[in-house]
Amino acid sequence: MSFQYQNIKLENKQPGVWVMTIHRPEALNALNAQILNEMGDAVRQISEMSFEDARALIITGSGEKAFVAGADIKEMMDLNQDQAVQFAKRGQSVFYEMNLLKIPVIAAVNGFALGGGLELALACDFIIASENAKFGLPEVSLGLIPGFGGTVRLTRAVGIRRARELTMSGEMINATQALQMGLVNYVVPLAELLPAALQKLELILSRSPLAVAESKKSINQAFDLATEEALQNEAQIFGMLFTSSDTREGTKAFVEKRKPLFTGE
Ligand code: CO8
Repeated sequence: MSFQYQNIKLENKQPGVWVMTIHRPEALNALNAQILNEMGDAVRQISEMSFEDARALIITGSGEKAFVAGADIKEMMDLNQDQAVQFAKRGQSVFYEMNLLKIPVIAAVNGFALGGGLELALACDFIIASENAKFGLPEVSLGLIPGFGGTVRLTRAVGIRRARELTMSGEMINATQALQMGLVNYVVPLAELLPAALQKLELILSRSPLAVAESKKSINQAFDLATEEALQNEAQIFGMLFTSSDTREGTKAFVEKRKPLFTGE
């Protein structure tokens, strides 16, 4: 099954596994207002699907050159102050909704991930990169700062000093450098990018979907809470799982030395 928007494709690659491809090759998949709206619709569509129908999402770019080369500079250049705030908020809210999805979301970065493109990848649960991937926040070279969450999420991803260096210099780094600083989890040849993401998902999807969703929630919430509150939150979620079938099934299957059969409930 697949859904065709104008500039993105949403395809069901394997049962429950969706691939969202940003497809605007003439502009290296740069994000304009229309793509952001389409992404928002696609994310809502996924979030409304049943547990069996949507278990994971991979985000990638069309072609071999770019994941997403940023927000659309040509569309942005004539914005006034209010329009610029609205555009930034629109991107932020779409990425935030994506971040809140209960399923694993992997960025499969297949080339340039610049500006809004890196911000999109950072809003995913983790990043797998192809060998030709390039990352950067070049906004300062345009007289801008990142506006789709980059100053927040890059800092959390690689630490404040690396984030300052990348954001203030606007320099591009390659996949090996991104791997070394912990921005990406793996680097693979381009042809193996999607297979690598699917392989990692196979493992994640063999686990309790409820526990996977709750662990993601606990990690996400920990960023916004003080340590003591985050620990309390973790304990509450841990406790809540003891009311679920997945926890009963997972622990029972271990004791009975068999594979668990999770239902996500
Ligand atoms: N926006 C619009 N068009 C773009 C973009 C972009 N971000 N990136 C590439 N394109 C277009 C080019 O204009 C070109 O189109 P045309 O053929 O019509 O001139 C086509 O894509 C191919 O690009 P190039 O010819 O430049 O390809 P190269 O291989 O020579 O270079 C690069 C590739 C290095 C990726 C180069 O295209 C580049 O530097 N692109 C811009 C990268 C950039 O600066 N990105 C950050 C944008 S700002 C941003 O993302 C802010 C996010 C927050 C927004 C908040 C808003 C308020």
